[in-house]
Amino acid sequence: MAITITAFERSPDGGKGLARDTRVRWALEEVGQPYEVRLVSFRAMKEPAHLALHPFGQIPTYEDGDLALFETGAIVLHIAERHAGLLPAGANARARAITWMFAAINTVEPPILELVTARLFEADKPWAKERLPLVEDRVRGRLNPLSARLGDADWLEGAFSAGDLMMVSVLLRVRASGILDEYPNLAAYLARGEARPAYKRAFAAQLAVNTRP
Ligand SMILES: N[C@@H](CCC(=O)N[C@@H](CS)C(=O)NCC(=O)O)C(=O)O
Repeated sequence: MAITITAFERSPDGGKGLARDTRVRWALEEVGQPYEVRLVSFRAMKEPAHLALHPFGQIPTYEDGDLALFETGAIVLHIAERHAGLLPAGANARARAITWMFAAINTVEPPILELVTARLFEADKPWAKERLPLVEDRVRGRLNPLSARLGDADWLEGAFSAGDLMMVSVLLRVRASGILDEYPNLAAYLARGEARPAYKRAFAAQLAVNTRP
């Protein structure tokens, strides 16, 4: 039975690849696993059938036989552990790659999400102008050390890993703010991620969904 993931019927970003199904598609493309996609509307996501898969009524989910998962961190880790290509062979290197996955979603992503909320959903609030620089600085508080750690390396821990896949996916969400331009090595890191054939296939697949008539 094929792996099935869920994705937005219409992503609010119109196909920019920022919806989180893209990172799951990317992981599956990296390891060469075919998959099917079940598209869900915002209403369907909150109905019992989808809530049985995802208690918070969100996308993406992942189904493989009698296993159903939610949370992109867990899904990408599951894919990486089952198939070669996303985690190094050595136990310590593997643990470090997984650490970067957690760092991406637990340490770097939260202030980025706060910034996205501030820019998109709070821009009309009377306090928005005063708050935005604070939120931007919280993002810099994560990007400064990340940039310092990456230095001029291609990837965070030697070869490309699931840690990079998650970190690039998270950083893509900050690009529209322009903050990434302050970090040429992170901008180049992002470009390297986007240049991977597996990422291109994942991006094209979600774009096709979101630009269909
Ligand atoms: N921490 C979750 C976040 C999932 C999430 O926020 N999904 C968004 C799409 S990218 C969603 O379904 N939003 C609609 C909603 O929350 O109603 C993950 O990494 O999977």
